[in-house]
Amino acid sequence: MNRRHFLVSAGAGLSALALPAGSFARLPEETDAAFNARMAWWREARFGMFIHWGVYAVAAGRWRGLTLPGPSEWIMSTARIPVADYEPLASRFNPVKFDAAAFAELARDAGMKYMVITSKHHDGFAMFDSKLTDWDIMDRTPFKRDVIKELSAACPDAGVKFGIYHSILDWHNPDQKKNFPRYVEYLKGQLKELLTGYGEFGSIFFDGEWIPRWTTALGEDLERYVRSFQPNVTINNRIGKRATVDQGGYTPGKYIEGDYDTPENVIPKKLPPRDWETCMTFNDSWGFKQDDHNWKDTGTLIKMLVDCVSLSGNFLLNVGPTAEGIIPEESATRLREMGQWLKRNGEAVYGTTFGPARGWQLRSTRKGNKIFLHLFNWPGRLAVKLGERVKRAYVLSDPAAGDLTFRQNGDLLTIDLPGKRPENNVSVVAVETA
Ligand code: FHN
Repeated sequence: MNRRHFLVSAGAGLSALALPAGSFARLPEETDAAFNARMAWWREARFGMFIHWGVYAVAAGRWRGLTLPGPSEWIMSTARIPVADYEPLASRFNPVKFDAAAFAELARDAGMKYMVITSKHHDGFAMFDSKLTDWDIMDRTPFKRDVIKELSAACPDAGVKFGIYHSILDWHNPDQKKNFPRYVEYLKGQLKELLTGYGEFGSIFFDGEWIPRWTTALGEDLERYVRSFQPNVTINNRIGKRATVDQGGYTPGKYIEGDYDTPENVIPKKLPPRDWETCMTFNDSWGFKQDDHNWKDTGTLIKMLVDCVSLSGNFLLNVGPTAEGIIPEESATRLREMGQWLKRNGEAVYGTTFGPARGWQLRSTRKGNKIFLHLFNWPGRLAVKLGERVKRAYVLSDPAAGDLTFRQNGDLLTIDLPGKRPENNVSVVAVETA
């Protein structure tokens, strides 16, 4: 193996945009201190499970024998299915193999600290017992079990914070077109059912806010409404019109939508101006899609997680359970492998923020006086510019192997790496600064 030096520059463009504590968020009357206290668990968590599940899992991306393009949860729109032809899917939704504890434990074993499941997606179907409609899992399916209730109960036992995804767009409720104010009351009514009957939520991920009649003002009103039931819940920027701070700049005292921005299936390349979370599909669909086998491999997923935390962001990785109630093995296996990696390297992820060094094959995170250098390759010798005095360096996943030899010449840190690569995908060298 050619023992090439690996030189990377310290903090190219990273430090300039350090996240100003708490200023970009939420309702103007909330203090920075209160905001940062509220966000602490979320910033510590860094890695969560997204779950897109609903009657669309029955169709699994196919309609009348044809496989439709695009994500399976959009099939009602993609295949232009009238409500009357779509509704019978519910009578075939009977996920008898569903085990809420197994879902929560898989998230735990993957090293995920929170869960976000679809209480209602764009097709309007409620995966909980709603008294405001019979288009829900209790009235329209043979299953007649409240999935949201069971998961919200199972998550705390697994040490996973429970949360929901709730769509503002609703293809099933005619009021969305005919009587929007009444639809907004319906939306608020179902949220009240969820916020008062399913325990404390960690986060709420709103979506479908692009419908023309939804406004930032409606978003602000909804945020106040939600917080009147659960003041501490973290809410994404899609409660408004998905504006991001750097789009409109920030005016002190002006309402900014939600607590964090939500890039989708992309990971920023530079430090965003406020808290953010990338949500990512495991293949190319959010809902279960029978013919979609384009699964990302474990190494790619771990690099994506590292890419997020190394820019102070969270990674919300999605699973699409089948109509039987099973999380596809292709996802479960890779999640467990990610969990094994996090067992050995979690200190370099949980509660960390962006680090001072970044390069083609290197990312870095920081926590206290520790800097974690995440190497996507394993050069014989690592040379990195680091403007801080170093007192110790070691392989995070194998501290017993002893400290590594390093030299510091000005801000150039050179570390001799052991021949054997500690990890197949991302190896972490921990550096303790003086
Ligand atoms: O249309 C939805 C899609 O089905 C999925 O829920 C993603 C996840 O964030 N969001 C929307 C597309 O932006």
